[in-house]
Amino acid sequence: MFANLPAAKDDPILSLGLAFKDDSRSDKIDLGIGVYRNEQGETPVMKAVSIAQQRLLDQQTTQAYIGLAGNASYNQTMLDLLLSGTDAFSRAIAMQTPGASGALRLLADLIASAKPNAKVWLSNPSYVNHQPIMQAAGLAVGFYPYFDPVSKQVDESAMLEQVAKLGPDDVLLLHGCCHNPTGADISFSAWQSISELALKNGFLPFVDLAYQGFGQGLMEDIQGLQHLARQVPELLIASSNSKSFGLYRERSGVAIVVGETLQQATNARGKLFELARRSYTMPPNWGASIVAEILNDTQLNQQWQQELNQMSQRMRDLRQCLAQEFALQSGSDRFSYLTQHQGMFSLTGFNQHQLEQLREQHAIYIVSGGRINVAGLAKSFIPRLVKACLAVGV
Ligand code: PLP
Ligand code: TYF
Repeated sequence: MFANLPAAKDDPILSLGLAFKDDSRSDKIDLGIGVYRNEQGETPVMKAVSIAQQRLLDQQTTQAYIGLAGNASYNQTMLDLLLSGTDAFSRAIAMQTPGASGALRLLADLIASAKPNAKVWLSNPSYVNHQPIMQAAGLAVGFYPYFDPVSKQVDESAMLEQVAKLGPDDVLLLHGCCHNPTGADISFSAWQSISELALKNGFLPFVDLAYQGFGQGLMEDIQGLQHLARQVPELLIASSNSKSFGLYRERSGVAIVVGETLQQATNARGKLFELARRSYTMPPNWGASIVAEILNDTQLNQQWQQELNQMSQRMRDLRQCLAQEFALQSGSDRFSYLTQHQGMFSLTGFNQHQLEQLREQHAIYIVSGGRINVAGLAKSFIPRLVKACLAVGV
């Protein structure tokens, strides 16, 4: 059966993590996979999550199947969090999924069912799994210009020039905030232009939101998404709780469909049920019930937001320290972009040779392409990291 299977290609990010684990050097630094870490290098369970878990355990009466849509209270809560107060709210359905990854795939399958010849447009570059997921659903993929490697910001005019050419057969995939892998987000005025273009030319916006609260704040980070939700007739959202609740391994996400009418959205939900049934059937429950427990309890919600703010503050502090140290040691301000990026990632532009030297000579692990995870740093590592980077000629 398997004799003709070729050896699998490794996921570049996950395999870097394995190599890091195998490295016996005690001063190794992991700036690879997008997982938040504290100053001690741990990814702790958030306090709000621990409290919610205990409550849920105490109250649990059954582990029976819950149904295709997952936890109804969770679905409603996610709709409230993301869309309440927008026009889209009354025309939207939500379906619990195994992570945002599950939502991306399910929504890609939905697009392919509704319009098999649709083409999904991704930022150049984009999250490592966007292209394979869209292609696995049978969709054509194109790329729009995004990151300017010189300014290290989004080239919005080039991006909008491409977006202006999209029409009714196109889907525009946008990162809600804290762009992966670049850290460079579009401005609010770009979100406004995209809304106008979607209204005028009929392409479908699809927002992937994996880092809500890691940038400027919980609601600040979805201003662009909510602007779209006020303007456009149809919208797709894949949202993740992996980062913002630290629930990586519980696989908690949501797929949201905003239709022109509630009836259209409800029909889309029926299709999503069918798609889920022929794949994993029902999503895992635990992570989503924790999220619902937290968001629906005023005190726990406050506790969670405080913790989330502390995490994003730590990332902003690290960015400041790193940029300052680069300025000090290099005598130039060419690393100041680190303070302008949002969330955990920055695309540094370090080349492959430099990355190999950093890994071999200095035990510093950075994803190929040059993306660093700022949250992988401790303040005490920064002088050595900067010295090593400058030594390899960045
Ligand atoms: N989308 C983006 C942009 C991501 O960076 C990630 C990363 O984990 C995901 C989706 C997948 O998230 P999840 O863990 O919820 O599947
Ligand atoms: O980009 C990241 O690091 C995270 C985690 O196949 C991740 O989004 C990495 C690789 C992968 C799935 C998730």
